[in-house]
Parts: sequence; C-alpha cells; structure tokens
Amino acid sequence: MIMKRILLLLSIIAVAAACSEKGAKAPTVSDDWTENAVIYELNVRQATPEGTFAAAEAKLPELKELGIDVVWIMPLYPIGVEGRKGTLGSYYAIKDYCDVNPEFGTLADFDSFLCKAHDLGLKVIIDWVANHTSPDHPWVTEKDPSWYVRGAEGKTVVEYDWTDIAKLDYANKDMRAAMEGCMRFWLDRGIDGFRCDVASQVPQDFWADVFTKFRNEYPRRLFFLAEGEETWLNDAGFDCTYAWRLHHLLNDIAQGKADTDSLLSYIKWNEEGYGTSHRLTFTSNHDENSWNGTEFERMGDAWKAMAVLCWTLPGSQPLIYTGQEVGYDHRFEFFEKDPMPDWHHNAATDFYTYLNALKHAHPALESGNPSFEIVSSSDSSLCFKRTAGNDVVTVSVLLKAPWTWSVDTPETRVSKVEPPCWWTGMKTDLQLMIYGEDISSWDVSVDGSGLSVAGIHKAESPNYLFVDVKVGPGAKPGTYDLVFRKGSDSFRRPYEILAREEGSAARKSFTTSDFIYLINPDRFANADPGNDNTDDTFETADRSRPFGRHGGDLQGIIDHLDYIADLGATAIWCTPLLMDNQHHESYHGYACGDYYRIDPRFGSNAQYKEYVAKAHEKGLKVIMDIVTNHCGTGHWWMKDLPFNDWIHQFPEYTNTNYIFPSAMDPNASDYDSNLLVSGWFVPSMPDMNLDNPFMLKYFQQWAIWWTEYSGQDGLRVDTYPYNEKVPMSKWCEAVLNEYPDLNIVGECWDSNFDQLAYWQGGNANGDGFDSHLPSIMDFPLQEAINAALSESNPGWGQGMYRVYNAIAHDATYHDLSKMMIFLSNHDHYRIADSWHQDPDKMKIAYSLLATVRGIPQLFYGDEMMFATGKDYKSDGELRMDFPGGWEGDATNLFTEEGRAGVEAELHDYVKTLFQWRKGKDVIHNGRTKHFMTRDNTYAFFRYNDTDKVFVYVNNSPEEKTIPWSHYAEIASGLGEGVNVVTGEKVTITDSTVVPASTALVVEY
Ligand SMILES: [Ca+2]
Ligand SMILES: [Ca+2]
Repeated sequence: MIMKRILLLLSIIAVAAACSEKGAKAPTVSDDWTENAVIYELNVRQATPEGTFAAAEAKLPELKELGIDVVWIMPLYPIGVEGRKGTLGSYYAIKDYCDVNPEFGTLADFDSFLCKAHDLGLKVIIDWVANHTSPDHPWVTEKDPSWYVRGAEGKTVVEYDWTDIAKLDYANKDMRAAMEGCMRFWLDRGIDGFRCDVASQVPQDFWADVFTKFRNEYPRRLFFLAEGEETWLNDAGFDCTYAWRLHHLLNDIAQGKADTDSLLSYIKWNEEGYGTSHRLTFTSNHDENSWNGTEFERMGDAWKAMAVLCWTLPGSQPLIYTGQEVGYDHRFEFFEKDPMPDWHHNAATDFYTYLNALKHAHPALESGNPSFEIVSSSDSSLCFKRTAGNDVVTVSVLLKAPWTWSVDTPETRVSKVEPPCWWTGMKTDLQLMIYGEDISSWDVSVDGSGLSVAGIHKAESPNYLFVDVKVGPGAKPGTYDLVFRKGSDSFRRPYEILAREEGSAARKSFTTSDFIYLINPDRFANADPGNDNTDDTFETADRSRPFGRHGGDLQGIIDHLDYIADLGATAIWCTPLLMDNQHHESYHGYACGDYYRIDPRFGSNAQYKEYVAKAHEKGLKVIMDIVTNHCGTGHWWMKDLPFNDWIHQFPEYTNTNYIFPSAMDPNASDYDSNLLVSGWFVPSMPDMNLDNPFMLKYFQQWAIWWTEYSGQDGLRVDTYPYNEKVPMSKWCEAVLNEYPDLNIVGECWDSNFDQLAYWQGGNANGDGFDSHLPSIMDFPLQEAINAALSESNPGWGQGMYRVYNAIAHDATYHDLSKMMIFLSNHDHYRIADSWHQDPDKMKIAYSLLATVRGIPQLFYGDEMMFATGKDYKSDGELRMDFPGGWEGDATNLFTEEGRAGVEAELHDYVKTLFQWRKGKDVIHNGRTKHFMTRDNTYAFFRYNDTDKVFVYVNNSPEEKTIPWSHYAEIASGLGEGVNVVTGEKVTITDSTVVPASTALVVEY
C-alpha cells in the first residue's frame, strides 16, 4: 500500500513539474532563501564532457528545473604543480586564490556562469580553502615564513595524507588580512557565499571576524557553509554545518548495522546541539563518492529512503552531488578527467525533482524549523510529523528492505487534478477531474481573483469530483489555490494558470506541403539506457523480444532530428508516447495508463515539450498520436472508475465486431452498430464510453492541453470509427474551436472509397452526419499501390490499373488536400517484404508517394530496405530497431558513412524526391490529369497555371515506349524538361523508352 502511494505521488509530481515552468512557484512563508534551499555540488571537471564553466553554464536551466537553489562550485582556482596528485591534481591544492583554473576557462567565463545562474534565480557559493595552499603558492617564498606553519628545518607542513598542501598559520595577522582580501575578490564579483573546506581546522575568531565584516558590508544575504560538525562553527557565523554523523548513521542503517533507536538518538542529539541551525544532509558528496563509493554502493536499495530522510529531518539542508541527479553509479576519478555522460532526465531526476518541490512547497520542512513529532515507530520503521502553522508533513520510512517510504501532505489528499494546469485566454471551458479518497464529501472553491467555481458534479465513485472552473477575462497567470472545506477542516491544493503563448490559437498544421515521417519511439533510438526501466512502470526492457520494450526514447528522436530533416521530412508522427503501463507489449503505447504523462521510459512531459521545440528548430512539425477509443487495463482509473459507464462494460468480455458499414448503413441493426462502437478492441483495452459527457469533456480538454502545453502541430486519432460517432464529432469540433487551423487525421481503416469518404468532415453524407474530422488516411490508395507492385503478372483490373482506379475515385472525397497518403505504416507489412526486397519496386512507390495528391507519410526505415524477411506479418517484428540507434549496433544507418549499397541507393532516392517536393507548389496544390493504364504502366500530370510535372510508371518487366501524343491535350508544347531524380535534361517523344520497373518523374 505504501509503495502504491509512492507511485501515485511520483506520477502527480511528474505532471505537476511539467506545468511548473511558468507562473509563480508555490508560496513559502519564509523570506530567507536559505530556509528551503537545496544545494548542488558542482564538480566542473566531471559534470560535462568539456569540463568547463561554459559547458556547465549550459546545464544551469536543467539544475533550475531540478529544483536546485544554490550551486556550490568546488574549488575553481589554479592548482599547484609541486606535489600534485595525479595528472590534473586536487582542486584543494590552490596556487592562486584570485584566479580560475585554466582547465575550466577564464574569469570572464566564470562571470558569465555567475550571471546566468543569477538570471535563473540560482545562488552561487564557491569552495573556500582557508586552511592551506599548494606548496608552490607564491606566499610560501614571497611572504614572511611565519605565514605558514613550519616544521623541522623551516619546512611547511602537511596534514593527513594531503601531501600536496602547505598549512597556513593563523597566528600571522598579515596572512589573515591577505586571506580576507582574497575572499572579498570573489564577493565583489557577486557570489552569494562560501563553502569552507575543513572549516574547523581554521580558528573560530578568523571566521567570526570576516563573516561579521562581510555581512555588514555586503547588503545581500550571504550564506556560509562549513565542512565540519563542531557546534562552535555556528558561533563563528556559519549558517550550516555538515551532518556527518547522520550521514554515517544512514550508511549504517542501509547496511543493517543501525536501527530506529539510533536514528531517534541522533535527532535528539541534533536538536540539543544545533537548535535551528542548518545541517547539510546528503547521501553522497565528492569525498564519499570518490573514496567510499556511490550511494548505490554504500546504501544499495535504501538510497531513496535515506534521501527522503535527508530532505525531511529537522535541520536538513539537502545536497545533491554531480551525477546524483541522474542516478550515475560511478566513482569519479579525483585527480583526472572522468566526465559523466551527457545528462538526460530520468527516473532519478524525477525523484529528486519531487523531493525538491516538496521542500519548496512546505514551510514545515524549512531548514530552521525544529518541529518533530513521532507518530509511530518500531525497530525498523519510523513515522514522524513536521508542522509549521497549518502546514503538516507526515513522513513514513521503512528502515529495512524493501525500504518503502511515503510523504503525506495536505495536497496528497487530492492525488490527481486533471488537466494539471490551464491557461488564460482559452475558449474551452475548464472542467477539472479531481481524484482523492472520499473527495466528494468536500466542498471546493478557488482562492484568487479571476477564477471561480461554476459547478460541482459528483460521480458514482465517492473519490471523484468534476468541478467547472470559470477562468474569467480578468484572470492573471499564476498559482491559485483550490480550497477544500468540510466542516471546520480545510486544505489547499495549488493550481497553475499559465499565460497562453501568443498566436497559439492560430497555429498552422500539417498540409500537402509536408512529408510526414512515422516513428515507433521504442524502436528508433535509445539515447538513454538509464530510462529503459523505471520504478513506477511494470514492463522492463528486453531487446531480444519482438513484442518487448527495446528502450528507444525521446532523446533518441531528438538526437536524430537532423537525419529526419535531411531526408526531406517536414513533420513527425510518433506512435503514442503517453504512459502505457501494461505488463506485456507496452512498447506500442496504444493502451494508455495515464493520459497526462509521457511514459517515463520515453522521457518526461518536459522532454516532450523540448522535442517539439527542437523539431521546430529543424523545420519539423510534430503530430501527436492519440487514442480516444480505449485506454489500457493498466490505466490508474481502472481500479476505481468515476462512473460505471465511464467505459463500456458487459457481463462477459465482448469484442467489437469491426464492421464499419454499420456506422453509416441505413439498414443496420442497433445490435450491430452498437457493438461496433461499444465492443472492446482487444481484452487489454477497455472501450471508453464517449456518450458519458464527463468522459467526452475529459478527452476534449486533454487533446487541447497537450497541444497548448507542448506547442505541437497536429493530431492523429487511432481507431477512429470505433468511437461513438456523434460525440466524437463533437470532440473534433471542440478541438477545432480552440485551434481552427489544426489538422487532425483519423485512422479510418476502410478500403471502400465511399465508406472512407463518410468519415471526412464536410462530406455530403446521406444521413446528414458530419464528423468534423479534417483529414483521413487513404487506405484504398495504399492497398492499390501495394497490390499493384506485388503482382508480377497482372490481369485485367490489376497492376497499375488499381492505382489509376483509386485516383479515379477522387470525386468521392470532400477534401482531397487533406488525404494522408502512405505506402505502409506500423500496422502493415514492411514495403520491402511486400515487394520481395526489390529496390526497383520501392523506387516506383517512392515516386508515386512524392507526386500524387495528398499529404505523404513514410514509415521509418521504409526509406531503406527494412525487412523482416518473412512472409507473415508480426507487428513486433516489423516495428524493428533502427540500426545505429543502440550503442554497440554493428551498423549505423543514420549516418552517410554507415549506409552502403542498396541502403544508400534507396535512401538517396527518397531524399532527392522529397527534398525536391518541398518547394513544389504544383505537387502540393496542383491538379491531376491521368491517363488510362496500358500494359501495367500509368501516366499522369500534376499541373497548375505555371508548372507541370509528368510521371510515368512502367511497372512491367519489359521496357515501354511512352505514347506521348496521347497526352497532347496537356503535353503539347512541352519541350525540354528535367528528370527530377537524375537532374538530367529530357525531351519526351513518342519514341522515349522507359526501362522495365522504372518510374520517370519530369518537371517542366
Ligand atoms: Ca532508453
Ligand atoms: Ca469504442
């Protein structure tokens, strides 16, 4: 039960975090930023491959998003050469206090880093090593010998095994003054304080003296952190001391060597000795990591539970060391370059983001708040309460395997509010779905001007409320509070209203000028093996299984946007990226487990937004694949549905009949037409009931939320005709009401021209039905091309006649410009399999795809010879891994060097055609004139007032002569043209020969 609560919590926070980029942060009572600050220890050398201030500066926005408040930069000064350890030396052997280590850059680079950090609202403290210098510091020879502690023969002395240092002597007043001057050098540059190395080795009066002066002279809040645990350090003016004793105790607890009693005695000892002073709490730092092992080595599975204590015990000022934010399990070399791989947001990031947000949101968890009350305890468990005014945080930690933990706060009485945020200036009325134990017995209001509750609807389950919220014209972006009241009890839940992007409603979408590249994200590229498995999802990665998860992710797509753009694509459709938490076959994403969360194995909501932004930078639009017809049995609401009719339920499992005609058949029985839309697609996918108005409203807002949140450009709707058609048409209307130019393509998998046409919005249907769906997928044409290129010896009505016949039905459709055309997709045979890996057939198909009317779409890998080599269709196998997307792949087809032979030949053919197509209005918007097929050939023109393109397909095994004079009505006067593929000049006549199995594309 505890674990479940954790999982739930994490998912709430993930979504909450997704919305937190704009608008005000949750309120805190303290004005002192140090009270709820989380510190990040930045190891500049190892934090990035470059190991420079400039590279670290580029990572600052990610630290901000993680919830960091203070960046502590490890010593940034030139390192001594004499006695140096290793190649690069220890940062703590300093040769010049007033300069930067050239390894990291220049003073100007540091200033730029500091400026960027301050712009982001981050504080910066630097490591100060007052106890000693390197033995070759100029002071050793240039200053009076009494500046240093001297041993036999006047030699400087070392401490411990620090053979690369010389200990300073604080009896010398001149040295003290020089040290103070060096500290001012950095304070004058604008830093916010110091982390003082081995602070207790330096006299108390030195610290007290300089800190008093600094605090008087510098008006900003300065923060001084002592590496040391002696209580006199607080008297000396330090804000925070190291909680070493707690750290060692947490290691012992994790290793089964200590119990709850020892933790409670520590808490008592800490309270008596430190009162309201801050205590640096950590599961790792640079010394622990390099010399004693990572938190995973020392704490094993207990690392999270121990971190929870570091964030919630009295006095705690939590620390994250470089690499911990992504769970990097590696001991950094201390004297050598040993950089961590490029950072990617993963489950460990989610965990720390959650803890940081918790710390920021709760006055009860402020570092100076000593409140601590035991709720319950045993030998191996502790539940305690922290309070500050009305704020109460209850923490439970199991101090033995499986090390479960939970944190209860007032907001966790509400475990979900969906949509998780909203915007000002939206046309769509907002209805919140609120989920929490017995939440229906509470009254709800909104605190904040401009927002009000317009209606409260109870569901059948007591754990839901549907609340209509009016976002008035005067509403300002910011954090509002939903206030829940029952009798004298009340609690608040923050809700964010963001500012709408300018021009959002008027966004353009995908059109005939686009070329769409379809990707199965699990199978494209795995940039982050660290997210292949996560704590809060069931199925784990297994690349050997065709129907298993292979680890592909959003970062993998982001990393290959250049490849996609280079191919000539201008839009990407990914099969669903939302969480699919089924135990098996979750890789395809069509069994949604959470409509407001990107699957953590693909990335995060924030990363989806980043993907959209980066795709836009490359000229690529983004189409989201969404499923309104069904969710997955693994969806969180399946254990507690708001209404019985939220999904279609039957006494026993009932499948859909897959009979589309029943949706438009005037003679259809209710039995058949009901079964089409209410039967389940498969047993693992509960069928949603769009006749339930709350369900419909939920899906309308959800599609709008993702569009507004991410900036995406269009939608693709799965299994469209299986939705109840009238509510589904209202769904389309609602989305288009918010975004009038948005394109939405529905998957209406129907080979009948007239039945397919029924589903397109504006079609003159006999029954008056209008779907309002702008775009449909051209299945009849797809089937025609596939069959034509598969038939070696076609009879009458076969071969290229099929393609001619499909195009001849164009009058059937309401809007040809919105037809999505394709050769294959994730549900069909690989084209290479269909056409026996014959490159000539594939080139014919590419030529058709690039030149016939509509919006072309290509399935990833079909630009090359991706084939299963089998003659049956297995979804898991045809959705194959893109070679080069996984570390260690033998070939890398993403790169020009990696492609050879037929792969290069096909890829370049596609690229040539679609790069050409990009600028061709005659293809995007021109008309078509085609000629009746003869002998398995097909000829057509695309034309407008100024341009013509002629396409001739010879799909037969013999060469053919073009009957050019037959085309005189459009071809007369056409002299020299250009072969689009070869770039050669060509003049077609009645004697022009086209080789067997070849397409000719000529522009005039
Ligand atoms: Ca991955
Ligand atoms: Ca249905």
